[in-house]
Amino acid sequence: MTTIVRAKPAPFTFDARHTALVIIDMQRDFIEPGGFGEALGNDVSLLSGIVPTVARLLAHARSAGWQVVHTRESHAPDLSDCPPAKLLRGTPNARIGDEGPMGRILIRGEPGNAIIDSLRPLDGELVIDKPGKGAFYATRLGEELAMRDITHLVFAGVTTEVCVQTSMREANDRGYECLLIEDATASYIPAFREATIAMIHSQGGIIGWTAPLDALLEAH
Ligand code: C5J
Repeated sequence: MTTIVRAKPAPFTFDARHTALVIIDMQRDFIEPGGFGEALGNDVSLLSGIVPTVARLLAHARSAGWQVVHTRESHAPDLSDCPPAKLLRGTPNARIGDEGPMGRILIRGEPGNAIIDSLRPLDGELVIDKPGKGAFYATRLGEELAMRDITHLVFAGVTTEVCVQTSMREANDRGYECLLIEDATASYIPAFREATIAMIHSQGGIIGWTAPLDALLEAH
């Protein structure tokens, strides 16, 4: 069945059978005090504010029967999947692999690397560990979506201008029709969130569509 959402720059049309919700990096390391995000000097409350909205979106996707995908930005404990250029970024007190209050920063299996409790994945949902900012780079996401005949992706998560935008651009280049839920994404730098939303739907939807969650929930 086709659903039409009031979106920018034009209505977004999708079929639930070919649609996946992609929730980017709603991990303790970014959202909770004591993680990577806070160690970089950010105010994590700017991100935690969207959790109830992402939870409503996730509940909707589950009840509508969409495929659900969760991503985690994460690296192997020996950092073999972390290029030197990425390792050297950050601040001296917060580098990938350093010990922090929630375990080693951005390392797979550490407490801080987990998805926050209120958005915990269920059986049957895909969890994609990604060493890059984009969800397709060096992951099996493309193959998993192709196996399920997914053509449309609805995006949420953090941070808007980094991992969400990179993943959405990768998806757009691969031919997916992409919708970003505006109030289910956040940045430590609010102006960057606004700019990213504007960029995505500019020039006739050069990267895709954007809409608030209510527009999706009211769609039929
Ligand atoms: C960042 C992300 N901001 N998930 N990661 O480093 O956006």
